[in-house]
Amino acid sequence: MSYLKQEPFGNASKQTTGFLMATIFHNYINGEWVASATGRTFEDRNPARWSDLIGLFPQSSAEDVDRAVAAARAAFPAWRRMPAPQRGEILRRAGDLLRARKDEIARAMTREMGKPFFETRGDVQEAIDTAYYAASETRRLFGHTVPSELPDKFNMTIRQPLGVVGVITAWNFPVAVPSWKIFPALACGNTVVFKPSEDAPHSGMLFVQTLIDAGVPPGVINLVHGDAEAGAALVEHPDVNAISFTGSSEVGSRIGGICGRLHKRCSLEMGGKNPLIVMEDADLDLVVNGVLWGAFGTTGQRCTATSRLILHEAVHDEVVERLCEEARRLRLGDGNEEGTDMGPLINQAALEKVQRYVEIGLKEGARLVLGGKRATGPGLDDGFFFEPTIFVDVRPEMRIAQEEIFGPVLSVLKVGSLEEAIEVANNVRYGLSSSIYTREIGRAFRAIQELEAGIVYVNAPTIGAEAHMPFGGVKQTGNGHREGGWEVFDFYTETKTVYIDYSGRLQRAQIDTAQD
Ligand code: UN1
Repeated sequence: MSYLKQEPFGNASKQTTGFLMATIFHNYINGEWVASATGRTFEDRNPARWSDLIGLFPQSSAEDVDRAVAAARAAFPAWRRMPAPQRGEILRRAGDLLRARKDEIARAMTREMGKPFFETRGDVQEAIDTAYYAASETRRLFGHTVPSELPDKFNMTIRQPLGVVGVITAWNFPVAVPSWKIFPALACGNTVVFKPSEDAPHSGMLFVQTLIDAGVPPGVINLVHGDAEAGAALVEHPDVNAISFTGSSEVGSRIGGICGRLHKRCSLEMGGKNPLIVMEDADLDLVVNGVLWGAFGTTGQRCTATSRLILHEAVHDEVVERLCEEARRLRLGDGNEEGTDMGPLINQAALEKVQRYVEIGLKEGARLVLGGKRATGPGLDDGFFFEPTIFVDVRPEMRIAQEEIFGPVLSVLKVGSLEEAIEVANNVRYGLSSSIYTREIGRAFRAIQELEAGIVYVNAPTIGAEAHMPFGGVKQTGNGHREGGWEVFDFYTETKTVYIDYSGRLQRAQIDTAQD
């Protein structure tokens, strides 16, 4: 039997709302599926066919968040005392379940946020990898053992969980990004209150369902749907010890401000304006394929999207021509239909934003060589489709070279040398991902050293993070933390420093050791 057809999982019910039948979904608090305290809901719709209503989700208030945080707090002592490898076993089972449900979850994700099925499968795979990696890390979670400066004394550090962690995510990687945050948080012994994006609540719910089915105890994972109201309540809640956020720089900096005031640990993953540099010695076949995937994969709606193409003048015209030719062939459509290369933008507001940036680019004097408008036609008119769009003659100070558009819009800049390319690449407020295509090792290493970014790819586009590698950005993309890899375990634990004196006498550090 199809997993997704086992409706209503105990968390959803069919109800008549006005004139239409809609599936009503719930929050998950303390091991139970519950409606929001206010009874308010919001709609979740398919961006490729807006008439397709996926369901109604609770519009949660501070009261719902309060209940979820109380449940997470109550569950914390037992969860943190469970031996970490046992927690790891539960995470491994969650990975197994994601694997078994991969296609069904991916179908639902595509319906909800639009990217093609092959991409949502990749998204689930990223979560599977993260589950297994986090599970294996529960057998490490290393502390340090170091010599003491005094005799008969033992020094070490151990890691301890933080407590209750609030997780707030974006919709574009609706399973992978929550998994980056929630699996390591749980591995370390924290309990979680998770607020998924209001544009991808169903995917968030399906992810949480795998954790429940894997045996995560009641209260350890809580799901609260809603918008900025629920998000703010979570960030401001005095009993939440840490916040992990992925979203816009604007919201992130507000969250960072509040967390700073409340002495709350906070990890922010925000915008990008990721450059891809092409030197004159690059393999241009590789370049064209890489840019297509980097700029137009996920309809450009990735924080790691290739949004600036910095071309050496010697290859500029050829690359632009070949790119336009290939991008023109991309098939737009419902991502659940065979053969679709590029799905829609997420909603009306996103469509309007992208349209606005095209106008800005034209007004600034950039030259549009491809796309630039809403895509229409059979199968497209009920969705938020936008043509792959390429601007050339873009100057570094233009807004389309500076600001995150989050759509299928590529800004091409022409340079005359590697030095200039790096200068242009670094001339933005963001610093997430970056890339250089060259066959010369010295140029590659120069770029690795000089690019102001948390991630550098050589001969690959700006996307392609692997679960066991640190992920994050510098400048206004981040706030010094990394997700993924071994470094995320630093974020989710507090270091406790331990001294064990077995000398049987008072030993005074710095005083009894004085050599002078
Ligand atoms: C994001 O855009 O929020 O490597 C994350 C990548 C993806 C993750 C992107 N696996 O770009």
